[in-house]
Amino acid sequence: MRWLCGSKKLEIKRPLIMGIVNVTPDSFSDGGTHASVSEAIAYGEQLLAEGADILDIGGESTRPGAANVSVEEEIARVIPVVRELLKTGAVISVDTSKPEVMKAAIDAGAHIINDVCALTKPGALPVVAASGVGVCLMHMKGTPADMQKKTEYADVILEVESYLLERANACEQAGIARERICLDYGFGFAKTVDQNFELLAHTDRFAHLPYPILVGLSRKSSLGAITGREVNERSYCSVAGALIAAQKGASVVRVHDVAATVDAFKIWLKTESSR
Ligand code: 8Y7
Repeated sequence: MRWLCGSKKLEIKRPLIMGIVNVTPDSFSDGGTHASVSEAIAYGEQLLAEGADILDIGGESTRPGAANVSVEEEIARVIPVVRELLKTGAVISVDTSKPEVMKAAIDAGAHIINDVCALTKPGALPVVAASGVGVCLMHMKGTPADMQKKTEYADVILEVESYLLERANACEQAGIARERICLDYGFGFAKTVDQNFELLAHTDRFAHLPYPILVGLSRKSSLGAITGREVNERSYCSVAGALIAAQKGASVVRVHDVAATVDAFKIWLKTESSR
């Protein structure tokens, strides 16, 4: 499996670890600890030292009910962090749904656009098509504000799969090469706890599609629903979830706890190579 991301051609010989760098004062997972640009840069450097393969930089919280961030504010948060972390040589992803922010990120040299709206905002598709960057298309229904009311599916696996294939098709029609596209079933986005676990359980089915699959479940509330853990206590269950996704064929896992996930993957891969 290959994922072409601008100047970075990712050969996916083992699952890649994407570390989350929030540049948001209202992020639900880190309480705004890494809110400032300089803190986010230092934090990104730390995640690289811990073994992250990709950094995903985001300036707008997708937490349900989070305040909207203006284009100007999002660019002011994200772009300085992108510019600085690019100097390390790392693969840089930007988590945004806004075409203006995508354009600014691509112009700054970002390699990947990670869009929870799967390039559905007007103008997003042409901006990405005009570049050579990689794109992650995620499934969601509604918006982060109302998505938890949109959890009705006749068959969640089928519906999510057909949505993702439709979006991939639209991208390919617009000129985005198939090898630039990665798909994500959107754990935690417009799904119940049971639906999230049904998707995780069927990660192998998505992994058989002709695209790399990204899974993001780190510290999400469905993990809290099973373990009874608060968000700041969800590292162990997040590592377990990332390992399950990887074992079922995910090509990329999006995580907060990079060091712990790196260790878990090392043990798994050593075991696999010892058969
Ligand atoms: C995901 C994501 C978030 C995910 C992809 C959180 C930006 C919420 N979750 N992107 N973003 N997949 N591709 O809890 O699951 O991290 S934000």
